[in-house]
Amino acid sequence: MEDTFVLIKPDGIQRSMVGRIIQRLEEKGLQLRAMKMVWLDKEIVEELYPHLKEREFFPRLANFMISSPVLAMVWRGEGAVAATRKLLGSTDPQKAENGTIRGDLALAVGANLVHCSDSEENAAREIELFFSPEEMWDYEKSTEIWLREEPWQ
Ligand code: IDP
Ligand code: MG
Repeated sequence: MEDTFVLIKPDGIQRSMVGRIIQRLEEKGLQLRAMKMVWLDKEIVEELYPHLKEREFFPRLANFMISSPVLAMVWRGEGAVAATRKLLGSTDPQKAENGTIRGDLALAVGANLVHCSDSEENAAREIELFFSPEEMWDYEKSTEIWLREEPWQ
């Protein structure tokens, strides 16, 4: 089982997309382990996006990310990191496939609704940035066997 970090960005909150985004993650079969509404500051944006700190658009990205509260979450499932990347679609919503969250619900790279981890290593780092172990729930769901490769086994 894998955990991934998902964050609904300020545009997702402002456009009332919280329910729709969570619905897609639930429908996929992922299990919600933790969620928290937070208001980011520039320091945590830099920790979330260390690979973008030197890019010319970073100040605009940081201003956007601190413009409204966001919803931070941990989702668990088989191959959760890759599955969630696919569910979100390409970074640029203009290039994201229809059927993905960004492809269906957004128009601009600077307002692409939602963040998710791009590797297991980054997922662990990002989760630690936002949640303590006590804030992440471990629990069984009776539907879990119906998401397995061989549910009848
Ligand atoms: P990801 O969100 O698909 O993982 P990253 O490359 O990690 O994509 O970029 C993080 C976020 O930074 C993107 O989701 C997007 O909001 C913003 N971003 C990335 N590239 C650009 C750009 O070229 N112009 C403006 N914003 C960008
Ligand atoms: Mg990224």
